[in-house]
Amino acid sequence: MPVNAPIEYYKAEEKFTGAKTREEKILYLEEMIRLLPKHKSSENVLARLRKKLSKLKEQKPKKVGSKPKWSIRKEGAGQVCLIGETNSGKSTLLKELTRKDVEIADYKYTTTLPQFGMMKYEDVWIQIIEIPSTFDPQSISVAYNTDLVLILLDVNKGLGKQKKELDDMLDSRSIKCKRLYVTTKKEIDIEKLKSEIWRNLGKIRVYTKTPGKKPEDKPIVFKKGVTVEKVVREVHKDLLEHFRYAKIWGDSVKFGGAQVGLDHVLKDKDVVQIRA
Ligand SMILES: Nc1nc2c(ncn2[C@@H]2O[C@H](COP(=O)(O)OP(=O)(O)O)[C@@H](O)[C@H]2O)c(=O)[nH]1
Ligand SMILES: [Mg+2]
Repeated sequence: MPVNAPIEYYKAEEKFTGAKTREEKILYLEEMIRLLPKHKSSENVLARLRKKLSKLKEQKPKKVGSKPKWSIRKEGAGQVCLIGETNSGKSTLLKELTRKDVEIADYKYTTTLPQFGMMKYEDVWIQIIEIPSTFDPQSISVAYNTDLVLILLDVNKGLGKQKKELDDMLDSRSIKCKRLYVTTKKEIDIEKLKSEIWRNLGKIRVYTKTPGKKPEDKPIVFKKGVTVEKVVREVHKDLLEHFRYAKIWGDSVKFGGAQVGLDHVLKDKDVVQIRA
């Protein structure tokens, strides 16, 4: 250790030891070099510090995209992330939507890890995830690959400012998925919110039907814009060779039982009968 180094030197050294990023390390190392008394007895230390510094500077800065990422395995028909300031009512909403036991508290940052549960909407289940308001890179990374971000805005605080701050935060983390906004701390029509979530999720339900039988109870869920071809492939890929036409009942056709080809685009709740 160098003799006669000022207390600031040791403080910088402590910060350097605790530094997590390359940038921080460089910063405190440079400070240490600056604060180190330059005389004969500190020459060796100085040389060591300079070597460390040049090594650090040679390292390539880590790409933003190479940060550790989390994802929560998608379950059900789609995935929604709840994002909002602390105490904006995320845990409360998660509980209302999923009837899951979650920690709700009147103090800040109760939720430190993403919490999730399943929400039932008509005949599908949708996964709801609460992202902690710390917005640390790992937690927020859950939202990269999600289907919908539901942004909670506390009605008692400036709505415009909250919206801008949250939008900016998501933009700066390159989270580009669809966003839906909900104002909390006032009466929320949960059923209406559920159907809005479904409509914004970018998914549709299709029910297959064998001739002479009732449509299947359980839907197959597809991305919006799906064509008959994709459905045929999903049902049985060998069916495609022998495909003749499909009969459709639902919103994508003018009348029930209309005949369509492979490139017909389906709508939510369509019933599809494949004729081969
Ligand atoms: N009056 C009212 N209070 C709420 C509402 N939502 C949340 N709160 C209260 O606000 C506090 C924080 O809620 P919480 O759901 O834990 O917020 P989070 O930090 O965003 O998860 C708790 O005391 C809740 O009881 C709401 O819709 N109305
Ligand atoms: Mg919470």
